[in-house]
Amino acid sequence: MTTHWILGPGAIGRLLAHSLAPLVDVAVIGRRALPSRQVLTTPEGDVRVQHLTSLTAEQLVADTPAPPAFVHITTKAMAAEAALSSIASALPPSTPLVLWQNGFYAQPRITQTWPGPVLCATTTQGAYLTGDDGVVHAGRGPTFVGDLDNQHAGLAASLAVLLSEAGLTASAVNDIRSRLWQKLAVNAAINPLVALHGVRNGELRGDAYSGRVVAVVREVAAILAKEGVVPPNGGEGEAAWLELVWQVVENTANNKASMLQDVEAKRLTERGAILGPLIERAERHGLRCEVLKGLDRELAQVEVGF
Ligand code: KPL
Repeated sequence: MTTHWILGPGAIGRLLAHSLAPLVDVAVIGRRALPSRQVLTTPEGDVRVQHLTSLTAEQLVADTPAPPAFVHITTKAMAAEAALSSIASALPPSTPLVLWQNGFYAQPRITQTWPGPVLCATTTQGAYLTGDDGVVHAGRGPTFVGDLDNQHAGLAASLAVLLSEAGLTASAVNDIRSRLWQKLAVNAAINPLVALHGVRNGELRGDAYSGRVVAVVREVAAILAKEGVVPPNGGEGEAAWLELVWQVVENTANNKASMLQDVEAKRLTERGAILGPLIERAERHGLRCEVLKGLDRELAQVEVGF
């Protein structure tokens, strides 16, 4: 059996571990070890118990284990590089990595610095934690896998087959960069507003927030046009981006977005990986982005209190 290491035991990391464990050897690596008895609640409400190997990075490095076939990094975006450094001494430099982060921060940085193949995954699987031993798989959705330079199509295809066999429907794609930016655009329009106002996604449709969503999307659409990212679903310009955002708001109306969950738990948010790349690109292209900068400032202010 091949081995997959999953670095970052958050909701997506544990969902991945539960799904892959019947097919490959899995080790979940975190800052602290989790109980080996782990419980998954499926979208249909079934409860499955599995014993998963859980190690700290220090234990893993000290054990000098056999190299894994893949390392999945499932930490928050801003923590991905430090997490990789914590186990890098146990990894041959040719080890394939799979980056599962939101935004467009960790992906280009790790792709540039890691000598081996770096795949990026973007998923709309919904999952949340219920404690140290529980994860709820709240909703199914597709996963797309590819690399930013389109040099590892075969590897992406083999991973997509494995993920699909594991029940996480996945496809290998040659436009992962656009897909990451599309998810980032949606996250930029939804997450900061709901996190700052403590509301569920669906509330953005109301008069209190809808104008602010449109203002964010206007800036995002202009920035992505300059970046050469094609608007979603074969549509044109701002209207296509807005349609996508309202569609996701509708589909996730009852969700507490990840950034709202972070704020409620007093964790640093992913603003640096979601708003940061947009603001940086806007400045590079000489575009104004006062709305995005305002949201970033407001979130920074909230984080000061954590
Ligand atoms: O990806 C999400 C998130 O919460 O981070 C959205 C699409 C906004 C759904 O809640």
